[in-house]
Amino acid sequence: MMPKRHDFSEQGTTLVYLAVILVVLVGFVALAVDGGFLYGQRQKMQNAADAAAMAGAERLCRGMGTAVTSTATRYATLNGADDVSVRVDGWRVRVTARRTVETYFAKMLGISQVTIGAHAEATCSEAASACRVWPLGLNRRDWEGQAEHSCGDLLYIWTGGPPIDAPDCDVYDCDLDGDGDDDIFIAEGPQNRPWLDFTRQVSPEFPDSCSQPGIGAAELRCEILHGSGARIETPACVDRGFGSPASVGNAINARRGDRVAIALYDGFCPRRPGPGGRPYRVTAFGCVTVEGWVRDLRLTCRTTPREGGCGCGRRPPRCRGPLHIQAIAVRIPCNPMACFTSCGTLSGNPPRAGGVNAVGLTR
Ligand SMILES: [Ca+2]
Ligand SMILES: [Ca+2]
Repeated sequence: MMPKRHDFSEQGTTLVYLAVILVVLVGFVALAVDGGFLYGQRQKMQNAADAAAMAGAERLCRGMGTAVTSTATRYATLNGADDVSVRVDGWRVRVTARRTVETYFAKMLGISQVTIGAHAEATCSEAASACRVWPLGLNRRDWEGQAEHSCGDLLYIWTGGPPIDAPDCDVYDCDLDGDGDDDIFIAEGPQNRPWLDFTRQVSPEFPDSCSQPGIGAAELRCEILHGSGARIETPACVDRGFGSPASVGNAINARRGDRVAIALYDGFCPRRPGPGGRPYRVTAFGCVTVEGWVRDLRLTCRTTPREGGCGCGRRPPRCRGPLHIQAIAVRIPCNPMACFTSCGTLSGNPPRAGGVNAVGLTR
């Protein structure tokens, strides 16, 4: 491509070509360098918007609605955004994160600044999976009935008693405060113990240092103190525990005042029987505030038979006197945002009293 010295018109044409090629080259370089840079910035803004939406939805999920906008804005700014808009719509938090950047080569083509934006939406919903669950399983239907009618009241979860095992609430008076609703949860299973064994749910991603083969007092105690490390993904077939280790009482008392997630089952899994019988089919989670372990809860005989049931008058052999049981005292929080699981996934149902919530990106 060396120009010939004696031919000026040819040289001129070549120069024009060179100039054109140069402009095209600069264009390509600008496209490559600035394009790559802007693509990186776009990813950065997407990350900022995602982080902000998740952080905002978490505030919402934890019942801190007034902190949603400030938290989301802070997260977006920390991730490089210089212009943030946050919109809360029901249980959804929408974030737009923008950043204005200087270009490198595109300046030569007259584009010195570009504003890059990204959108994200995160939602707070009832959790479809949860971590740090207490090894306690209760009937979902009973639970949801109580959450609707008796949230805030003191309720009891049967954990053990004398050889008479099921305190039939048609025979014994399970309405301890006399408001017309039973106040005792009784699990279906061996000796009506509500204990669960999450060992089958342990995974490499969610290990559980409490987990041991079988179920024993040490495993139960550890999971009551710390919650299970396993992530329980509904529907899950969870093995049932049995026995009534008295030592768990102290562990329960150590959690007084804490809000914990428990497992709710809607029946049994047909296969894979464990040491405690057919596994529970866990389909949701419940939220309780722990009030402590009650060593001796006294149930008295019903004086009038219940409709559809049988009272003391009709079946005296089953109710000769008060029944002394052990129970975990709990309250179901009335606030639908009382329990949050940080590793959960979304069920799509809105938060409600007695439920456990999680956040996730929905756009
Ligand atoms: Ca009651
Ligand atoms: Ca186990």
